[in-house]
Amino acid sequence: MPMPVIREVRVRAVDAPLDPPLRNSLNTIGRAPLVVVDIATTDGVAGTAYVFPYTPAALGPTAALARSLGAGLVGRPLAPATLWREAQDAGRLLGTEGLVQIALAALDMAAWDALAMRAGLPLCVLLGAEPRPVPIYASLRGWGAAMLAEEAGRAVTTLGARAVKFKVGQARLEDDLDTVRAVRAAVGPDVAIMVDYNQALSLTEAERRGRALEALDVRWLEEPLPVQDDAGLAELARRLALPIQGGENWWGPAAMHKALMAGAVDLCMPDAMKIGGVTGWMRAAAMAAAHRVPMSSHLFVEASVHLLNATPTAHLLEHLDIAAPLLAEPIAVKDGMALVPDRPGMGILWDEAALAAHAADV
Ligand code: SMN
Ligand code: MG
Repeated sequence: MPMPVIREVRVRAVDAPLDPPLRNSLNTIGRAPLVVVDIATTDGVAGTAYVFPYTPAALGPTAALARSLGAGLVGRPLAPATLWREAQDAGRLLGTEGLVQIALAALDMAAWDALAMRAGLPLCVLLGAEPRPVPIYASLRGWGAAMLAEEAGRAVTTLGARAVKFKVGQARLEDDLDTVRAVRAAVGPDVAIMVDYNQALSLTEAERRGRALEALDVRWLEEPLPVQDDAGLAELARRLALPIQGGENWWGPAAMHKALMAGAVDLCMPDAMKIGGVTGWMRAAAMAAAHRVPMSSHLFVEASVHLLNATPTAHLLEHLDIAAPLLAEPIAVKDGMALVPDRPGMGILWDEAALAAHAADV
């Protein structure tokens, strides 16, 4: 049977509004730079995906990389696992982390989407999994006790969320604890609470804060230390009963392998983009299964609802839908569960007018 062949790769840069904005200890992020990649095949199928290069300064360079790497795929078979392997080989000198990885992940996800579109199957079904609803946690955007308590209460009532996560890292530990207590008062005793330090602490401070948070029944301590410090994280994991969570900043399965071998996390949450798209995620999922580590997702709700269905140790889907303002049908959540869209591929339906309105000139 002839393979479908990649005919065209189209790359668009978008500056998506984030409403409400994402807040943390350092800044307020009101816009999300996204790169949208569309892959068309010679047999008339199209796949789409997006990536999030985090900062406007990286938007143009990421789009340029996706364009030039994408141009190299024209005429090649639509075989993302093969293309992924070849990209790893081709990138031995340049490296395949950073913006290169982000661009490759966009191409990989769009190629898998096209493959699933061609098969007429939801992506998770193509990956061999039944399309089941996936439990979410609401990833809150606010900062500080009052704002987060209000947002957490709303997530429980509107989404049916049974778990919420938010950023901490106030100058004083007592203010972090007040935030957790305020959220607890808003969500009641049965909703799980998790916190995220985004790599801000030292080992000593992480142990001090971790012990206090443990006593408040917090369920995971996310990225307490810099992501590179596997040894420090492993030491912290030994000292605390509170599970250490991490993975959103692992560049590819190799970084995850190192972290798991070091015992740096009790729970993991790779990011579909940084881990290497669908292909990278499936390798990560196999590792998590071998280590028996529960695996959640980071951002990319549209891809992740499929990927978690195909993940043996699937835990929770992070519900933070940064692309929603650009979609005709953002992912649906019912009773705290994200639903797999009932259509082929990942199910991303762009609102073309919104994409055009927020097109970035890079
Ligand atoms: C996060 C990182 C980047 C953008 C939004 C949120 C965060 C998370 O660390 O865990 O969601
Ligand atoms: Mg995080």
